[in-house]
Amino acid sequence: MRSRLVLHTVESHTEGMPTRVVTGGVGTIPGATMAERRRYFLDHLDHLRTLLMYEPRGHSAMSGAILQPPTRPDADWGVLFIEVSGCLPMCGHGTMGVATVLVETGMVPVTEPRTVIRLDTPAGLVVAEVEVEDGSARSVTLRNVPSFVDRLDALVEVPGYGPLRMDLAYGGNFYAVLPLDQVGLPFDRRAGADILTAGLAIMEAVNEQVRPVHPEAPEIAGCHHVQFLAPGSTARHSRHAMAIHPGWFDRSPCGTGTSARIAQLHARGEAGVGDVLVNESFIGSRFTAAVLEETAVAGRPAVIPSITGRAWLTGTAQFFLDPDDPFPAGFLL
Ligand code: PYC
Repeated sequence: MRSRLVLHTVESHTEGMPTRVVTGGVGTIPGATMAERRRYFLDHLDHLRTLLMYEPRGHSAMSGAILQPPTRPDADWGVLFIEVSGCLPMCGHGTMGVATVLVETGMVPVTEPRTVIRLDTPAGLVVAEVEVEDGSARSVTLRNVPSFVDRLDALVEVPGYGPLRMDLAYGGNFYAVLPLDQVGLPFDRRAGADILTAGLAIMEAVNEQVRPVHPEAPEIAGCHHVQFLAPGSTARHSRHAMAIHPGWFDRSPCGTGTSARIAQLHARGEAGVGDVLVNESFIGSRFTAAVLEETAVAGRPAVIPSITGRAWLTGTAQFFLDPDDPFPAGFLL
């Protein structure tokens, strides 16, 4: 066996969505903050992301996280989120996967019934409270970054679909949120290819016409996620198909998307502090979410959401790169 590198991972899934947690082999990424490390990684180390996320080691809906020493004194671990589409500023299902891995492998001091882990992410500090029973992580509740609405009732001209009315909201990533029936498609996995086509057309049109930019962190910009609400979705129980660039669905209910949804409901006067939302993914798995507090981001009304879900460990791996491997950066079909 010959290898140019060895990457150690613990594999997990959060409500159906994988998180490949890289526990060794990358080293400390240069940068004074996790946002700077994200930039450095994208500029100089992105081949590690594509090696781990793309085929043949990953697949077209793969997702992961690289553990790092924290850059801030109030955090226990730093986290860089990686997936097929790039490096997200924040990822909710990924954070639940990371917290579960840290607890169940003993990489943090574990206390029962509750272990609190403070995570330094490119989008800011995220606190994960893990319910632990007999060493097993039973659920993870995130206190997410401030989440807010960028605009309500944006009218976006989407080629092939006409003008569509949607809300744009941020929960760690930007989301376009609109009812699925606006694009004339059923909430049915058999319509998945058509739903993804509509989602990609919406992302392109949003980014051309009303591209959202985080007012305090301009490196977080653009819409790469479309939350299509299923018929019958309410402020207490919502179901959705989450279309993500470059063409895959979140299998989990999407932590940052659920945060954006609760910020949208709050902005519409449909959710207040303490109200609980059950948010269901395209495969029927669930997160529960609540508005913990009201706050502001650059003068805009915002909320601090809490999101609860569960992750499970599925294995460990060591990934190699043979010097003769013809696909050192992987590929997507
Ligand atoms: O859970 O925040 C999330 C997420 C983003 C993309 C996939 N999952």
